[in-house]
Amino acid sequence: MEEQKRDAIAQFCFEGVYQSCQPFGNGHINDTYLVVFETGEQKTRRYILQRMNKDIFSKPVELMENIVGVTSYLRKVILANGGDPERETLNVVPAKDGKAYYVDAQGEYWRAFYFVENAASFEQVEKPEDFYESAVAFGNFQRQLADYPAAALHETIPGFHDTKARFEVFRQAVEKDVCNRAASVKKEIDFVLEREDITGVFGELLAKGEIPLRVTHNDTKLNNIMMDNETGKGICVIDLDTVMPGLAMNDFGDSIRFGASTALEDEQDLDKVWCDMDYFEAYTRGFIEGCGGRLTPKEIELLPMGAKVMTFECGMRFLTDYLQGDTYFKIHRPGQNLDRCRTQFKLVWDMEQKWQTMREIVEKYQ
Ligand code: ADP
Ligand code: GN1
Ligand code: MG
Repeated sequence: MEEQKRDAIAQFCFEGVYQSCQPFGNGHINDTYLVVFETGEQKTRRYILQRMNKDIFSKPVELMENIVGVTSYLRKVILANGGDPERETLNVVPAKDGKAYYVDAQGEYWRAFYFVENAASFEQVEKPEDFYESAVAFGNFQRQLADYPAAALHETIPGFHDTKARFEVFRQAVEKDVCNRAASVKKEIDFVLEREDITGVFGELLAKGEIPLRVTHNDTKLNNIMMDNETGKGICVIDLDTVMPGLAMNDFGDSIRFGASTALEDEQDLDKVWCDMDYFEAYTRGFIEGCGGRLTPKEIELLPMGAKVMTFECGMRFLTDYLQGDTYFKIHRPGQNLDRCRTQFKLVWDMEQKWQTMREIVEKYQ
């Protein structure tokens, strides 16, 4: 692996003299490294190097086409608004052959980005104001891409937020039970089965033409946004692997399930896990504002449903992965996917208790 990394590093247009390469961040999907180069006396330049997850993204070339397309487009929008495209969008570092990726001798795909400096991504919200800022940025991202030609985007993971299809995959995983784990998680399995009705809600509304398909991010968790160290604002939306046609409510909801929780995604003590209504309100206000008046009244009304559906779907995905032997999400300890599943289900349950409050909060911003 060391040799493989060194080989990959040599293939990109990095500036200066190589210093170091360390694993970086807490993403569940790609292998991410921070690469440092020295560019002069006491000066360094930092980059993000990623080995893309080929099992999950089976068409990495198409995926990189999406990322180049979206980031070039964002660059123009940002410039037109007087912003700084070096910091406000991801920027791909090309490989030495000019491509946006490098394929190594083992057939692994690598890519690189300029490191977004003077900013950080977070695993947990510390105060509502920060969450509000992340919401403005995610909303703004959707607004910036509102006129992006959706047909130009490849579907990097087919049916990514097709909750109904994911429910079927879950059901099969329970049936096959390849790791003999189903009996020990009967409570969690029943939790999913009892809520089958919510898996079809958005699909039906879409089919009836009651909600629009938009270009969305589809993976809007807090650690997929860089927050500026000085201003505290969400400066750059990252992790663009799943930018595809999707639903505004899902982008909203995925942020809520992660950021409005009072605990980490893999917290084992469920007494610490709640869906915080101050966080929920801060995000609602920021997201609607960031979308700049483009959300329809129906979309706004459905935001609480987005929160519930995304949290439920994610919990179901963690449980499916646990049943299938932890092959999708990276784990750092046994049982981690089950712990993640349990926090999501606790949040779904808590949202059900707070449903009326969530609806009232959203109504305030209609
Ligand atoms: P994954 O798909 O595995 O989640 P990400 O693309 O989200 O991978 O990267 C993982 C983490 O690396 C992010 O959460 C963030 O902390 C960090 N990161 C990614 N890209 C950059 C960047 N361009 N500048 C700074 N940090 C980054
Ligand atoms: C993954 O890539 P990352 O870690 O930002 C996953 C999301 C899940 C999330 C759960 C491509 O996000 O869909 O909601 O984990 N991304 C993919 O934390 O499956
Ligand atoms: Mg990520």
